[in-house]
Amino acid sequence: MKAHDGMYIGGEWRSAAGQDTIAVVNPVDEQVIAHVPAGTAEDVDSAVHAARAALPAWSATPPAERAAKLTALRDHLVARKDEIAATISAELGAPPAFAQAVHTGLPIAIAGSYAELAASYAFEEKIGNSTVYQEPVGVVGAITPWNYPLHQIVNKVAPALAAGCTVVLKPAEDTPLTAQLFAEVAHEARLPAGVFNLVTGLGPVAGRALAEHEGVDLVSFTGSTAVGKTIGATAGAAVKRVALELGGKSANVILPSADLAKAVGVGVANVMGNSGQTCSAWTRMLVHADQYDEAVELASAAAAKYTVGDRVGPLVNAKQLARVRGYIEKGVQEGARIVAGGPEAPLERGYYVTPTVFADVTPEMTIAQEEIFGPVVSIIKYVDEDDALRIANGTVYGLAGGVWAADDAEAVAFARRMDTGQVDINGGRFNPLAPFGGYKQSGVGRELGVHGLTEYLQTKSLQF
Ligand code: TXE
Repeated sequence: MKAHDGMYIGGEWRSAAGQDTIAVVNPVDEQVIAHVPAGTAEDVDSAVHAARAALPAWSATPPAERAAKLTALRDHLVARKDEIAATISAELGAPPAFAQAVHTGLPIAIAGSYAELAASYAFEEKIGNSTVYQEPVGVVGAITPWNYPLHQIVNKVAPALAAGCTVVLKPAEDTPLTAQLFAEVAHEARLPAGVFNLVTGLGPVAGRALAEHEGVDLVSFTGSTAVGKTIGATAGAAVKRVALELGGKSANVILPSADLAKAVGVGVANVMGNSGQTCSAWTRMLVHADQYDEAVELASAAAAKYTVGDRVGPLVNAKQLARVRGYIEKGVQEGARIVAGGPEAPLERGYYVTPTVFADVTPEMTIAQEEIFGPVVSIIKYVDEDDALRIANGTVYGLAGGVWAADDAEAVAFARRMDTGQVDINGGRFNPLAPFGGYKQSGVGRELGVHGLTEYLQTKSLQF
């Protein structure tokens, strides 16, 4: 596949400072499809300088003009939609229909929402004898993961640009081609030079250099909790703004009054999408003891319909495959019962895992506590609502969840007691304007909509 051999810095593709490259592998057939440069601290430094140089003019650009640039960015994403989707399929292994609808369609909608918000948001308001201004935080260092290659980029870059910040992006090493396409799109949308910059590279090298750079005012990171803690500590020591979107172990709570078949079916589908590589996935299904056996049967039948290859793509890389298989084996060792799937490789080639359902999972088991990041559902029994709540809240995470009941009010009452940032009520639809982010160790800050925009703003008040 086509790849740039340099970094997008200051509005142009510049040679990388070093010689090292990163191989990009197609997880479907394990073939190398491209190489991209492995950025160094020197590349990061150049990019941060370019972003700093562009900041005064961009932050002073009227919001309506920033909105027009974001609209152009959205339009150019739309124009190259098919190419972007094909690239995501190639480097992540996403099935084509999912790559089109979710991986590409969703971020296009989000880019559009930030064009609108840039135009409509009140960056200035009067409070008594004061005028309060919302000003951009400054240069943003964005570090993104591979699981939704374009979505994760747009989730950070669009609100940052809407706010008047400039950005240096360090995308995941597994999916740099989508990031390079995004840089091309930013160029085509005629973002002023230096407003958006891209440095590809390894996390512990380029990512770390970006997170530690003193010219970066805000670090926005999405990825593992382990790396997020390090980035949070570094930012804290430098008194630097930080946004962290980390792991999850979300509960899908099926109350006894719910439509069991629907709740189980949607619950399984929620985990199988993107081969389980979704931080908000409902990986724990909580079912009342009286309905447990029926739910297990329904879930194993539902999972069997998710055939690997056409419906369920591979995992992103060999490391993730080993990790997910390791969790499945751990589940068996700790006494959980496999009722669908298992650790065996379903195909000769590719990083595939068969959609797997575990029954007889207890809340303290490893598979009920740690993020697996694969197509694996754990069904846990509860005896009453308090028990369900204790289990739902009984992990270090709190990112998302689902609650099902005969009526919304009953589900809402339960959801309000959950320690988690976002809950779908009776299968509620995704809303790209609703804030998304974690309680507890799932993170700090919110993405999407107006809450996502304010992450990139700081407040100044003038008294008269
Ligand atoms: O994440 P990493 P990995 C979870 C999921 C998965 C696990 C490991 O459970 O199994 O994390 O995935 C950059 N300084 N999530 O190893 O390493 C890295 O280059 C600065 C949840 O892929 O955290 C990449 O750009 N940056 C998740 C980004 O961090 C560093 C999405 C994420 O990689 C760095 C992905 C460092 N020291 C994984 N080390 C979600 N919340 O959606 C790495 N990076």
